[in-house]
Amino acid sequence: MTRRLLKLLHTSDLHLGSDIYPDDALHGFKLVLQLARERSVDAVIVAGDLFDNRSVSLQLVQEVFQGFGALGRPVVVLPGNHDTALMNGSFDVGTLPDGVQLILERGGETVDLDQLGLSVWGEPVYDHSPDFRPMGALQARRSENWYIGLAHGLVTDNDPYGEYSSKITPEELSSADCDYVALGHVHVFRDVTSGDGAPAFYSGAPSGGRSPTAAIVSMDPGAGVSVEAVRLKR
Ligand SMILES: [Mn+2]
Repeated sequence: MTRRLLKLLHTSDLHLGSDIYPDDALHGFKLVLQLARERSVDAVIVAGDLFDNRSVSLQLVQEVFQGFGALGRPVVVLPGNHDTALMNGSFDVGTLPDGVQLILERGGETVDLDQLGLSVWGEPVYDHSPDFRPMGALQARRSENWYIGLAHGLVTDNDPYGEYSSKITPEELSSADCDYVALGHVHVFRDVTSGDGAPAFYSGAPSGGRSPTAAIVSMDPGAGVSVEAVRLKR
């Protein structure tokens, strides 16, 4: 199919259910929903740590997914190291609203949104350790769709003792065969594009810090991919 112009909202690290800033986290979530509507995005991509800890209430989890479902457009959620409530087997994916997709496959999986001409690959953080490489199992591009790599981890080129958990190297980013890499884990908006690789960005968190942000990603068949940092109001 011919690629079409897409506008996406990329967010991460909402930490809903946080003990430290529960109200701010909820406020950040509402701002994300508002931004998705205001900018008429085609889809929302969540790059991990949607929830804060394993003891978040099922009620909060359901409310958040209902909030995403009410957007009426595709939402793809990758679990990060904090999303244990989604990964410990207690969450029933059958309760997800239409349009909301949760990546849960060990080893990673690709979600195809063929109505948008978009495919998204990600691997959940089941094992937040130096052994886990969030971009290590990126699947080869398998269609003409726009292709996004979704990952939750730390981009670093300096780890002499192999001590960093969920590490992503600049080499992995520069060689990633995708059109955009949507990252989470670092709570600050940051361009970590490596060499002539695909644009790779941290969206920053929408709450919990001094400058809450989200990213609006424009995927244009002519002009290419561009990323805008949107500063959210506290
Ligand atoms: Mn994290």
